[in-house]
Amino acid sequence: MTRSLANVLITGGCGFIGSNFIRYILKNDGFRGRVINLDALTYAGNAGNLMDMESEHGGKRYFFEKADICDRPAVESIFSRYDIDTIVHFAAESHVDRSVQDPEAFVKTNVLGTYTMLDIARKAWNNRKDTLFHHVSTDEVFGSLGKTGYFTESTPYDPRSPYSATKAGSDHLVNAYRHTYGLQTTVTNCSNNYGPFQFPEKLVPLMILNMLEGRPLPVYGEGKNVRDWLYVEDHASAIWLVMRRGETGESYAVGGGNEWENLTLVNTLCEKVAAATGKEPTTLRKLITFVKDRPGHDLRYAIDCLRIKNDLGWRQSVDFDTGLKMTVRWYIDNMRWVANVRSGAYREWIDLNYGKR
Ligand code: NAD
Ligand code: TDX
Repeated sequence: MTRSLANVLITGGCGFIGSNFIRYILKNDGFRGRVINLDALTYAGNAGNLMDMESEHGGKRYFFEKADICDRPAVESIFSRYDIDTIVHFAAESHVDRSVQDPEAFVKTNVLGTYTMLDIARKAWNNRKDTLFHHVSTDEVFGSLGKTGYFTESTPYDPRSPYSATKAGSDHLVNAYRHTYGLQTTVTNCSNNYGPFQFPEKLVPLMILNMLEGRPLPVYGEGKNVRDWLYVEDHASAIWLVMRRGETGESYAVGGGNEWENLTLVNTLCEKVAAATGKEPTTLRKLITFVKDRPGHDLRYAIDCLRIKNDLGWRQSVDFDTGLKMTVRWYIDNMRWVANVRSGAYREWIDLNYGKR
């Protein structure tokens, strides 16, 4: 079975993974449909991430709509104006540290926002089978592993941060809409992504930029927590494959088979940044600063993604060494983007062009 997807509503398409996904499918030969990017442009969303797609496909195959996923009338209007048959739901508050400081926005967007999207889809589609709600979720819903073992699709849920609790809640709502109302759904639970356009609060871009700017590299605790890293385009290919050929009602775990302790990763990044800039790796390593640990910091995430590999033939295409080099190069070459996403001037430009949020 291969689904044909025509009018694809992508929530959170101005964020890190959403913008990479939109670029991936608009360049994909197998996709002839339209992309409608619905994004509230929070601090993490930048319409500029897709300026190339806007100029190539704007008004023909690519449309941007500024809206909040909790705003039912606004989303309903977009739904009917574009005759939506497919949703890819990325929009979320995504940074664990922010969820520790202030969980409310996470509950609103991740739980209430997902409910709103599901409910609008259920009513608009009214049991139509040629539709799909794909929910983009995380491996963090499964909790924290010890030194051994892997998460799979059947691992019991055990979220431990406000972020992962709200993502778990959104996964449960998706499954409830599938079982109760027969909504056509698929879910992916992916490990840590890295690559271009990632907001510089997350580990990889934060470390690269601090190295470039000679600032301390804050490593939480002893730096022994482990994450499984995947290049963002490989996440995009996994989502696209599940949307096209995944079994309705199923979830698929996605990961890089690429586990690293944080401290080892930061040391590796020191080498990559040194190689790209001519700085001394030892000078960069001296910037490493051990800081107070994140409260409730999950020790280890690791994914066994045999289902998507065996059932759908998914393979990642970018190895870690190449992916890190490309990512370091992208940040060095895109310091204006960095300045923009950090600056108040950029927010003013967004407010002027798309209205205040
Ligand atoms: P991000 O923070 O970079 O982007 C989130 C986007 O959602 C932004 O463009 C933001 O403006 C938008 N948004 C936020 N609240 C909104 C609202 N109320 N209405 C409309 N738009 C809103 O996030 P990301 O890293 O690209 O993650 C995207 C999705 O993938 C999230 O659901 C996240 O849980 C999931 N995920 C992320 C990772 C990762 O490593 N980053 C891994 C697995 C899963
Ligand atoms: O300054 C830092 N120092 C540090 O040691 C930061 C920002 C992070 N860390 C550690 C915490 C984590 O063990 O690095 C690891 C990665 O941290 P983040 O980049 O904040 O990612 P994480 O908390 O693992 O969550 C990410 O992956 C899963 C995304 O932010 C989530 O949206 C996704 O679901």
